[in-house]
Amino acid sequence: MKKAFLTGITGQDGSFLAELLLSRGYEVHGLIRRASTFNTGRLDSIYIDPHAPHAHFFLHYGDVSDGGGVRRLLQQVQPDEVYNLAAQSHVKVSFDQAEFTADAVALGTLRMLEAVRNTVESTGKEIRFYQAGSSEMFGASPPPQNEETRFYPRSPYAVSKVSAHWYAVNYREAYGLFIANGILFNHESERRGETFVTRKITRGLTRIHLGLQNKIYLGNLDSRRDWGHAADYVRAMWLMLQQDHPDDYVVATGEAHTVREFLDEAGAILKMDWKKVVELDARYLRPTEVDNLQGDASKARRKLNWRPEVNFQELVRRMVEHDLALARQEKILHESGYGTVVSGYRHA
Ligand code: NAP
Ligand code: F7E
Repeated sequence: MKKAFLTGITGQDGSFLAELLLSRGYEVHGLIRRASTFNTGRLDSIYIDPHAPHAHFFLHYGDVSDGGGVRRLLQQVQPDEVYNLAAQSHVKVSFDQAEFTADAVALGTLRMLEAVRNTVESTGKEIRFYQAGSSEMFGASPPPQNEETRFYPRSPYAVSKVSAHWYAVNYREAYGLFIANGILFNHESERRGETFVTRKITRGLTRIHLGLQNKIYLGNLDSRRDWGHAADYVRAMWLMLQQDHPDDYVVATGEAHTVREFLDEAGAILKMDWKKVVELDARYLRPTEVDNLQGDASKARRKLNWRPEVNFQELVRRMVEHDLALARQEKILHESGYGTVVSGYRHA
């Protein structure tokens, strides 16, 4: 049985990847941060009590800012594959928390690479490493972006991801480690964090539809993103670690839409005129914006035989339907006196 170790397992991608690996017979180990509230909601459907016989899903407390802790865990688990997904992943927040973002995203990756290097050196066992790179690294470089496109990062988050990317390349070349960099364009889902624009829109419009909220406040509606579904993208991560040689790959649908078009699509499903309920709030504008991301994933298609299965319309439909069901539950709870309706719902 292969063993995988995931940082960021409680996040959107971590939960989809853990499901994929379990379905392929892996023993899965995940790093979780200690928090004052539960942060494992996305893992509820796959959680197995570690006391159960034949349990093959384990969570370990840790943090990528704690190098000693992650090194000890890797020595203990001795995984075959490590997926480094941990990050302060919100671009706008990275302008407010630049040092913290660099610590988790850039130095966190370096700490994980050091832990892998030490474990490989002390055990002699190969560990394959996936680094979660981002299309934000291309920033202001014009589309279509592929593996040859120059990095031109436009936020502390993106600068930190570029740094992590080059640490990964350097450790591959310096120590002969199997390290793959995925350069993933935006991918969303029903589990997307609620302050990213797609989910903010689907949560907001569905709540407005049911009378739970009046407005959504957004920033720049003109930026273009290449949006895919997270379940398709974690499959590409796994494929990268199954190749004969480590390499770097762009993962994208090749199709870009503006935030405005996302609103049009979601509004059409709900038969709502979003223009009546969306307002601009300048606090959601970024000091430097990334205007236009559209990926060219021909290398991943050719070498990994990877193709996305969910297109833009299907992605929006799934997110709207999911959030409509969630809003209905909220409404029922509220009407039966069990829930509090929060208005002006999400911030960031
Ligand atoms: P996400 O939902 O924001 O999840 C981030 C994960 O990192 C969470 O599990 C979070 O834990 C964990 N984390 C944050 N700081 C940490 C720290 N200091 N130590 C340990 N864990 C920490 O992000 P995602 O969308 O799943 O993305 C996964 C990775 O891919 C990230 O590295 C992201 O930057 C990158 N990426 C994402 C996209 C995208 O469109 N989704 C595109 C390209 C690259 P808590 O749950 O405790 O907060
Ligand atoms: O913004 C605009 C915003 O925060 C998309 C992360 O997963 O993907 C994500 O980063 C666009 C931007 O994602 C609001 O200005 C307008 O142009 O959903 P987002 P992102 O910044 O593209 C990349 C690939 C990652 O790697 C990141 O980790 O939408 N926008 N109004 C808004 N964005 C937000 N969040 N909130 C608004 O109100």
